[in-house]
Amino acid sequence: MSDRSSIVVVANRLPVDREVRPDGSVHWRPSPGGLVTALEPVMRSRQGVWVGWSGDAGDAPEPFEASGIQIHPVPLSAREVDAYYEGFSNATLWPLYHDVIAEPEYHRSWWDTYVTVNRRFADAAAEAAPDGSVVWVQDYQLQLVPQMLRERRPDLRIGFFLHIPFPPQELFMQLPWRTQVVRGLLGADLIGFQLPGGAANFLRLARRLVDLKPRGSEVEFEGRTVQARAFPISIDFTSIDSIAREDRIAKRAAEIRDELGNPRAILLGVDRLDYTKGIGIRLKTFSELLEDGSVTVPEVVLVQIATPSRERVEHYKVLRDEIELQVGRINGDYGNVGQPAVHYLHQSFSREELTAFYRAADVMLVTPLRDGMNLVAKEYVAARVDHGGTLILSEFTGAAAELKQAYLVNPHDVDGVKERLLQAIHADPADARRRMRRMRKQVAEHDVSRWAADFLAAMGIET
Ligand code: ADQ
Repeated sequence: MSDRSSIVVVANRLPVDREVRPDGSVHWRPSPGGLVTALEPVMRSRQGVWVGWSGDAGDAPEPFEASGIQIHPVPLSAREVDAYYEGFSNATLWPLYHDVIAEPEYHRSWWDTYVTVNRRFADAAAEAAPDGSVVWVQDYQLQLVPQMLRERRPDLRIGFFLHIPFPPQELFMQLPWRTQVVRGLLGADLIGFQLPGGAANFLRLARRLVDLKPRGSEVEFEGRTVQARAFPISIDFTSIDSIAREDRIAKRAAEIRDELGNPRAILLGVDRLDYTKGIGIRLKTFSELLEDGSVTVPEVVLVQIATPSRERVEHYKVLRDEIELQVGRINGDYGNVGQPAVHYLHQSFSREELTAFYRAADVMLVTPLRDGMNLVAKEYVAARVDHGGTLILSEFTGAAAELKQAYLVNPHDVDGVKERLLQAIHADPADARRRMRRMRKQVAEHDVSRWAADFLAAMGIET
């Protein structure tokens, strides 16, 4: 096994965003994100190749190089974006894999397009991959790629990582194309999940649907050994830690507190506007605490930052309306002139501004109904260089397995969340600091480069 094999990443999106300058010229700037940051050093040192979609429908540009990585764009037509991405990926698989919080839609035409697009990604990877390279396929949009790629290029080592939960068989069995998906994944040599439970769910389904006999984390399939194991993803701890230490960030955090009227407690939520994130339950909890007088405005305020997300998918349109109605009601009932109870920001922020919000917040609310990992929880911990702040964390996130000193909650239990929230607001500062220190150690020692190195080591690549 050559240690110098090159690495090919296959992901729905490229690691660069297209930018059209005022003079009409086109540039590609690196898109911020943990995956790119984690893989960039190893990709650069090994003639890395990245196969993915640019984010724009229509023709794809010719392959080009960016920051030492060979970029191979895959084209998607507008109709394919509808059916493969917004349809099958985000309105079928996403809700099915997140405990059917929303009802998954099963449409044969969406599935057909999912197959077509997965084949296109597999073909592009087959063409771009140097002899004997390692190919690392990412996420639920591309679950058929491992098998399709293996058919064309048996010389490759193929890994797959699922960023979202892998559901239990009681739910997965709903999928009309369940066997095809399991077989698609079995094309890989190594299938990575966020938690051991996801790997166990997958192996159970391989037994039931493909009649395989798993032993521990391994299973024999078509004369090969396939491993299914957990690799909990993480963040670039050092980068957030050092941003948080900058004077201008501490100053900006103080400014944010000031702009909010220097409340006794600032509660913060930061999420993509997604129905899995439990934003509604958070608002309900806060509203009930205001109603029963346990907290009052302006002593306690909630800042909810909600990144616009999947705005063309029906469930997301409905969710946005519901959240904004709830925010309006709470502010109508409990706000004062110039003093809203909820500061709602449906916007994206720079890493620096987000870090300043993390530093300003007394209580971070992370209450998903289901989440593969949840990087926001880890980012909050990394940003608290002062060891201040408390983290409320849903038991249904992958992060809860690691951040055991958080105030863990069951987001379905409104009274339980209320109680925990009051405890967090009134936490003993010494106890809160102890908890934060332990959580910081955990994230610092298990950062995203360790995640990537562990996965690649299991593929036989030393980084
Ligand atoms: P997501 O569901 O997108 O990720 P999460 O892990 O929380 O969820 O990551 C969100 C990222 O977006 C964070 O890095 C956060 O800082 C950033 N972000 C959120 N709001 C923002 C805003 N307003 N402006 C700028 N940035 C913002 C999926 C899975 C997760 C899994 C990750 C990684 O659903 O469970 O943790 O992939 O595997």
